[in-house]
Amino acid sequence: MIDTVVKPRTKVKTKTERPKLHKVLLVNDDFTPRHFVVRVLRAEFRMAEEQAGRVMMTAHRRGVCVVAVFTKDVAEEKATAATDAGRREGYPLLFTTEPEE
Ligand code: TYC
Repeated sequence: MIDTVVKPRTKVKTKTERPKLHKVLLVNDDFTPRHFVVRVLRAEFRMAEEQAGRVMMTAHRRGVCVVAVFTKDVAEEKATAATDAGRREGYPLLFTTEPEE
């Protein structure tokens, strides 16, 4: 008798979804000094002076500005650390996160 080898006709493909990225947003307020916002952006998000100044002014004028995008965990850690840096000085400076579309 002849053995026949049957080749599988279906292939299982595993699709790995990329983790959704989350934005860190800087929210304007009327109390935190501009230079302090710039200092926090530089320290927590490793931004250059000029870029930090532009992000701060965008939040100041428009109410909010995207600072950066990270995976969910990192975005939340960064937003908390940056918000805490303001709170330690008695400022209501706020960073929030939201998923990217
Ligand atoms: N609006 C603040 C002021 O005039 C400065 C500021 C900018 C505060 C951006 C928060 O996210 C902010 N002193």
